[in-house]
Amino acid sequence: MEFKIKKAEFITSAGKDSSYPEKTLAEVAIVGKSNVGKSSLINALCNMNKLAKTSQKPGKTRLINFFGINGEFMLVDLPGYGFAKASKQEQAQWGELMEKYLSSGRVTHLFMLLDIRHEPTAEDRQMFKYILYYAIPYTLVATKADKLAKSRRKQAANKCAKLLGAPPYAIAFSSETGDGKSELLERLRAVVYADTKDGGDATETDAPETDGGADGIYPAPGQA
Ligand SMILES: Nc1nc2c(ncn2[C@@H]2O[C@H](COP(=O)(O)OP(=O)(O)O)[C@@H](O)[C@H]2O)c(=O)[nH]1
Ligand SMILES: [Mg+2]
Repeated sequence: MEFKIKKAEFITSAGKDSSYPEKTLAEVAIVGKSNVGKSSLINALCNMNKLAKTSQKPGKTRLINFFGINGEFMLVDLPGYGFAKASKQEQAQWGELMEKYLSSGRVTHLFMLLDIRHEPTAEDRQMFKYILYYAIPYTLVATKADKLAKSRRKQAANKCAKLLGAPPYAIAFSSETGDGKSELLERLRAVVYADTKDGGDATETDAPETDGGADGIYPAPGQA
């Protein structure tokens, strides 16, 4: 039976000095470079056009956006990276924002998005290091699959993962055609269900120990 998103609502945005909403549910976050299709993916999954803002102009989302799904879990749109015009100061702010969020112990699962047509960038690699550093369970998703012929999609998606240095598997996804949507929903169902069975707030105590400074992971990828 397919997992269905019946109700999706915007909860709140958080900047680097804001507090996060109270954590009572599993939390699934979406990361990737600016313009890779994060907001489009959230909209496509939720069957809503404007839940998460999508934009032609890269680098507009500088906040963490929290969405409540079915009253069952939280979906989190993280600010993108790799925007060429970001200043040093903006990059540093992005780094602080992400580090605070990723080290919070809130994240149940992370979907990292890569453009199916391109090799992962230096920023993608840096982001992947953060994920491994904080030991956050993740799934790789290769976006814009509709840009490639159907016969090439699976292989190209897996190649993205391999080039990132991850086990060679990524979900090929298109928010335009819905390609890969049922696979993504199945993955979501599995991670949310596993977390709920754990008692929901297990991530609080399972979080890796960090000193909050985590100097080993700088420089942060460019902010978007
Ligand atoms: N062809 C195609 N275009 C996409 C897809 N997903 C996103 N886009 C386009 O890519 C641009 C950036 O998308 P957006 O979701 O705002 O990216 P974000 O910056 O990662 O949130 C927009 O012009 C989208 O219409 C996709 O699956 N296929
Ligand atoms: Mg966006």
